[in-house]
Amino acid sequence: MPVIPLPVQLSALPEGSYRLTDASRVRFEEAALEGVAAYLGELLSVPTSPDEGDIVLTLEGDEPEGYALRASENGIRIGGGSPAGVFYGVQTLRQLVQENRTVEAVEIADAPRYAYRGAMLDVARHFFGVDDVKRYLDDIALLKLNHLHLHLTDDQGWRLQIDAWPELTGIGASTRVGGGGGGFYTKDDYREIVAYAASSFVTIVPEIDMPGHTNAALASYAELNTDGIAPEPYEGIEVGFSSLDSNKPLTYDFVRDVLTELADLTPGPYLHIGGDESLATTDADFLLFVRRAAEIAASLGKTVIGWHEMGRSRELPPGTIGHYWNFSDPREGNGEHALSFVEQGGQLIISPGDRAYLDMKYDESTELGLVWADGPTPVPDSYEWDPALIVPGVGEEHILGVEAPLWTETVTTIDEIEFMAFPRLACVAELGWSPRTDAPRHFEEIAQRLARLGGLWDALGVQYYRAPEVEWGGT
Ligand code: NGO
Repeated sequence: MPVIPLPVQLSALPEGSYRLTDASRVRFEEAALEGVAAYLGELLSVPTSPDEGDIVLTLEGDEPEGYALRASENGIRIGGGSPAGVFYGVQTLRQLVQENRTVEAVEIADAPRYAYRGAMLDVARHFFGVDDVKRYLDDIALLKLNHLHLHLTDDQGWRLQIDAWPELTGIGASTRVGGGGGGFYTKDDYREIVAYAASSFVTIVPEIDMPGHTNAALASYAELNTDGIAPEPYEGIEVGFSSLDSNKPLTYDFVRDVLTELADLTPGPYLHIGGDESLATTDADFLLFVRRAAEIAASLGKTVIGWHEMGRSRELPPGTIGHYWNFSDPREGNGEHALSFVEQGGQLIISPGDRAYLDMKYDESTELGLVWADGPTPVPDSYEWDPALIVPGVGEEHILGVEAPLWTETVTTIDEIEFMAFPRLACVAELGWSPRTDAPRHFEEIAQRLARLGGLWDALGVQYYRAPEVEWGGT
């Protein structure tokens, strides 16, 4: 039975299929499940009730994100360790409902491999409004992802209202790659995104990328610049030319103000403070900046996340999470930088550029996308790897999870987001959720299930790429 991510245990039962009819009802046994029940009821066009119904949602078991699902002609029962677990059971059920509104008899027991299963959207290179982000949240919920990392700032745009520094959006939000105007989230917009994400058990992980990738901030405030002169806004796609000034006291007022307002908007545990490609920052300045900025973020009660270059610092706050983004065979010291987080007591999020980056072209003919990570990334490459075998010295227990970033230098619409993300994001989601396999994974293990998921994507209007390695059904 085709489900992505593949459940831990799935057995077909000898009983008859369940049939959705006008008499079907979703019953929730605990008040805490009313929201999930309403969500399922709407998906299936079935009423919900706390008292009666043959599709039963309940709390049971002690794996918070785990669930058990049983379907037969007599009904469906989903028991989860928490409302999130029930929600994941519901995602599985969505994939089991066939076109004729039946569900084959089955028994499933399931729980995730990693606590952190993420997608990232770069809203800085091109801005995407609240509705686009909600749409992407809907898309990733189907795959049981539980974190959406928003890359909120970069050279080409600052995308979040900060009251203490209004020109960040007054000036810094006005641009995007290629020109044509920018955009930003007001605090209310941002709260709306956070709340919508929470309704599908997704935590928003906000990133303010520093000390490099800061031209939009530097263009907004001359006084943040070493020479006191604001650079021109930037709409190209080069990286590594901008830097905050580590030696200016004002820099840390800025960092504190921004992170304090961001932490106030952030119920989740993480603040991502970037740290990648600070090529215009000297080593000494980088280390000074990272120590102080990470200290500020930690003082706000948050767990700090930084791209793996931040591991150059040996003075990270306890528990700082490293975010590895180099190749799946680490080059140029990147593996050591990632390992440094583990040596300092932290864990890693794994996003190898040549496996998990959704902005790589599928093949040479893909119009959108980049190729810096060893050329294009065909769909099988996004599946045939193991997060626990990427960084030498970093084993399963040191990995918080996996994430698939979508950088948007070339991506401008939600349809293009979906085209670059799917089906590759489904492959990465399976690596994040399904149990580790002893033998290396082969694309054939997921190809047919992707074809089946394509049917659901068609029904949902998701604009996925019809990869030639999959025998898609339909037209
Ligand atoms: C790199 C770079 C980003 C680019 C991206 C494009 C990281 C962490 N920094 O990834 O600025 O947008 O590649 O693939």
